[in-house]
Amino acid sequence: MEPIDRRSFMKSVAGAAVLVAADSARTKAYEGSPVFLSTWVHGKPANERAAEVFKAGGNLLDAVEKGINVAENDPNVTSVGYGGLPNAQGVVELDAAIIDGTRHRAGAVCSLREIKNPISVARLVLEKTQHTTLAGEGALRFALQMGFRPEQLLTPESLKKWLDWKANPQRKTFWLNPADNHDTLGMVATDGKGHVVSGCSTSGLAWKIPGRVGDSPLIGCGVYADDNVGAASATGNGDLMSNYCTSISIVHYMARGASPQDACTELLEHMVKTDPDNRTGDVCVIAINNRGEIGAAAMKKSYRLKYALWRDGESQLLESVALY
Ligand code: SD4
Repeated sequence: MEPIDRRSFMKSVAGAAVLVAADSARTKAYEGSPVFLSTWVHGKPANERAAEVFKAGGNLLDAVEKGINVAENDPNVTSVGYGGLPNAQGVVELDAAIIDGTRHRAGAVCSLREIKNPISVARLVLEKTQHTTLAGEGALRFALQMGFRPEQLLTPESLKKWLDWKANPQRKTFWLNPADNHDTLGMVATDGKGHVVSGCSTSGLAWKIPGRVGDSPLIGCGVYADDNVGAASATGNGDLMSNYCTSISIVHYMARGASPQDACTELLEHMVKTDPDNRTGDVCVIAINNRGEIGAAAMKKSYRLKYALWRDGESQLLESVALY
């Protein structure tokens, strides 16, 4: 056997101790309180509803789904569900996804028309099918089969906004001249026992080219959850963020030991390292680990993320850090 000097011995002992500690942290059941963390101002009532559902005996998926329904049903939230701003043809097309960190299974719908609650349709894709994602016409047919009612999703206000946009000869379009309307609802949550879920629902970018799918319903982009580590979600320019698989990247940074906050900023820094122009991107992310610690970050001060946190019965609205 090779003789081992004192320093190497100490290093290997310390290394082994770290591994044992990390391993027991991973395997030890964490007993804390449930936490709900959501993007934007409308995340607050969504968290409150989620906490209510959870306290009443719902599981974490029920809680996240029902919480997100609150924003989907609210005609004043113009970026999610009913009242969401339409595509360039004046048609509302919704995207949503939900992922269960225990089963490592997700359900998602893209470009879903006429159905107010895409997150609930996504949940049924997860629970009732062997598929993960349904899009367009097929997603609508599935929703109808599941008993959802088709509805006009334009409100008088969103119709007026679309007509104004259409009538404006200077209007912004997505033919390489992006418009700037956002506010998707992303929610990550833990039950306080190490289980995590991530859900996201959006009408996407206003005036998008029909058929455009953003990051929100893409597993690994708009949502990701793994009970071994934590969960993440994103809001902002999904055309940009899809290229970085934001949510799974953040969860992987956490798996390597980063706190949720450091994982969020690491992702943003990585985006800027690969392309300095990304400093001006509309990019906001949230994350939670399986111990209930949270993180939130925005790329730039001019598009700072307001996020909602529910913990220990307290419901707060906070502002994230912004890198540039
Ligand atoms: C999308 N990421 O469709 C969504 C929009 C959004 O804040 O999050 N807006 O690109």
